Amino acid sequence: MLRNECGYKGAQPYWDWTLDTPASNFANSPVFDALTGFGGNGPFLPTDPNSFFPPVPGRTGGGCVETGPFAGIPDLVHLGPSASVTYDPQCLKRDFSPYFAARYLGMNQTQLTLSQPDFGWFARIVEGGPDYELSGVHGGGHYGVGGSLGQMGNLYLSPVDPIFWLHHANLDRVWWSWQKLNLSVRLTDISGPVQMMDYAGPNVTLAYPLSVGVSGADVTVEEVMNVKACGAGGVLCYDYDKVYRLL
Ligand SMILES: [Cu+2]
Repeated sequence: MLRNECGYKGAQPYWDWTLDTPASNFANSPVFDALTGFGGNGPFLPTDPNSFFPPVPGRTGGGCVETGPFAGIPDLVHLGPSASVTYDPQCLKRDFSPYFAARYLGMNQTQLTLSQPDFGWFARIVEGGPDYELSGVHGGGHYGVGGSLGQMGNLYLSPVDPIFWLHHANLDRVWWSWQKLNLSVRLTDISGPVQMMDYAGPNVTLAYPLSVGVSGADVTVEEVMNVKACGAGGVLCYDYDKVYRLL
């Protein structure tokens, strides 16, 4: 749609977070640059001491972003808080945790993810556990940028932060990197819970339908297993300029 309706000529960019460690480098990453990037952190705000959720370890912000293209727009975000779909104008907030990003987005965690023997284990290591300190690379990007108070740290609101799309593009690139380590086998290796974290429940299969609601037609998991497949064999039809290697 960006290409057909908006004249966009570029590719979908990804955020290679392995380049933004150690923690002392995180906030200075070019991806957060005020002029050529997505802007930076918000000013520090305390979290609600009565909140059910403990604060994200190492959080440093929480207020409206102060630099970059999304700063100074009080109604950039239209929905929320959380799952509410009532119009509720808000600024874009970020709550960087450089500690969290370095711990869960670095090359060590990425290599641990790439070294998993099958998709079931790969997906578990990407997601991690139900606690902040059992996170994987997926939560690393959400909580490293969004912390406790930023939209990126919220299950419902995270896609309103444009960095979400670069984070998820890189997660997709990690998956493609993992598939390419044993491509003939891994083009058909799928499993994992139908409902997030429901490891006792039913498993996803190649025939499982994926719904994006009103945004597009359903496809099956089989049709999106190979990102390079075009036309009848698949619907994605793209490739990455570079993949991660197993070190
Ligand atoms: Cu996510």
